[in-house]
Amino acid sequence: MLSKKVESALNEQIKLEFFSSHLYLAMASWAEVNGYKGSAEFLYIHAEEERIHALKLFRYVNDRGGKALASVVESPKYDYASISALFNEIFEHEIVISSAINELVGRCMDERDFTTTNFLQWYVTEQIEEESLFRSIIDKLNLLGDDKAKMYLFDNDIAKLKPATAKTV
Ligand code: OFO
Repeated sequence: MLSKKVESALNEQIKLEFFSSHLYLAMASWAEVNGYKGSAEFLYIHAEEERIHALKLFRYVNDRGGKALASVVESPKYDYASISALFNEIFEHEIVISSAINELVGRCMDERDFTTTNFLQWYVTEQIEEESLFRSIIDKLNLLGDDKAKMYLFDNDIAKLKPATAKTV
């Protein structure tokens, strides 16, 4: 059985994961209408992944006797100065998510909820993979600079890049 404190902390994280999903969906839309079809494809898949992260937590909360909340999330922004700016924002966002997960693990440990602490290890590992994935994308973009032909190849390649994990709930 979850304590009220852990239940509410998990519900906050669910909301954050749903927000990430919305954010990446908005980014996919920007990429698609600005001619970056490959990046859009990648972002659509990533938006779906974040929804899966939210659902995995959602179902865990209910399985452990809590009540999972499908809270309303704020509207993400839709404008980006460039595809590099967009991927830099994703990287920054993932760093925020990593610290939220670490904070959550800390709160579960304070509550001596070792089952939830253990469950959250999956998210800890996932964040390491995601940070590394987006760091490598940014490194690539920095190398390409403003070369449009290379950018076209980048956009083709990224469509083939599999997100860190694409597991179902
Ligand atoms: Fe991109 O991360 Fe969810 O957890």
